[in-house]
Amino acid sequence: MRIIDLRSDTMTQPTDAMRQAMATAKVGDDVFGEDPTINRLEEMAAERLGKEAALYVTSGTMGNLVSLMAHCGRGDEIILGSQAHTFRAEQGGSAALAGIHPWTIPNQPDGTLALEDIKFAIRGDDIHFPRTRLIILENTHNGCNGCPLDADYMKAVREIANRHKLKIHVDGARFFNAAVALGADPNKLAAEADSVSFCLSKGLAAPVGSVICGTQDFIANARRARKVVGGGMRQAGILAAAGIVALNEMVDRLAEDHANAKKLAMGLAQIPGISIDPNQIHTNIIFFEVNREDMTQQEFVQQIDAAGVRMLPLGPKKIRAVTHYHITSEDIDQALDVISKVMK
Ligand code: TLP
Repeated sequence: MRIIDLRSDTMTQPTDAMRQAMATAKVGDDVFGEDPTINRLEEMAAERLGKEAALYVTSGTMGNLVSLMAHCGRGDEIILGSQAHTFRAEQGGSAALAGIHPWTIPNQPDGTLALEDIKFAIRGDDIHFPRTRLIILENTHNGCNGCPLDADYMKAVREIANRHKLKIHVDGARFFNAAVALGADPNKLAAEADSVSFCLSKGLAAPVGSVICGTQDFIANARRARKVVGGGMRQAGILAAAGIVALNEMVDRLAEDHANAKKLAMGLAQIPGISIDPNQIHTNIIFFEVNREDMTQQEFVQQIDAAGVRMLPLGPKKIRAVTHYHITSEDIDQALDVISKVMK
């Protein structure tokens, strides 16, 4: 039975071109700055995002943590969405490991933070308060249907940040999904952010790694932070080689994943007992609800799993499906067929 694995785009396997590049990669000791393949990947990433410099890290979680450590000191405060991955799903690492205090405000359904909420959360100069240092945005927003945040919104947040001398970090685990969905130049989309982290190992299908981009000074600090959390990786060019292929070959095709997600959402909307608004789906992530008295979301997920379709139950009613490189349009037909039968 062919397994249609829609649990996450982290399930993607490296392409043949990546395996080839990995097998022949020139490597060196990256802690000494001597891995030519990592250096090349970092140059490419910085150029793509229009930033001075970049740093290869093990994961999205490490990318966010070392970015926060580079921007903030102990006791500083960050403003971020209550649905932000950094807040929800990274073990509170910023507080646990770096002494950084989070102030969460609600995410709007489109993944943005309301500008008024941001302004309200910025602390005045008072001996009782932590110092507000950083605003964190997520693009695309995983927990908000994979919504992309556009350049106009970024400009509006930048104005607030400038007024209060704050920095902006973008958790861009799926930053290229946002750029492709918006038809935006990644350079322009990143322009208002002080730092952006993006993942190579999600929709871009590399086996390991994320990259953070920003100024030379920021990257120098992030490099120190990466070392202290054990992220100095030596001959990791063997992994970065796949990242280079990911950036060269896997970005434009994300549009296919978005089309498949839309098709899945439109099909699901036709199935009685399932709630979803396909108009809210812009990239490769969809959330829907199963509204059946006689079936929990766990049971739904188990039943479709038995028929070869995998999705993630998240929250009391919500189920998440993510399209990616290994999911074809025919797979979506098959998944819809399985779900229709389970819901009968
Ligand atoms: N998200 C994963 C896991 O949480 C399950 C997923 O399947 O969506 N930022 C965002 C927006 C993310 O979605 C993720 C991973 C991360 C950061 C962390 O990346 P990794 O897993 O590489 O540490």
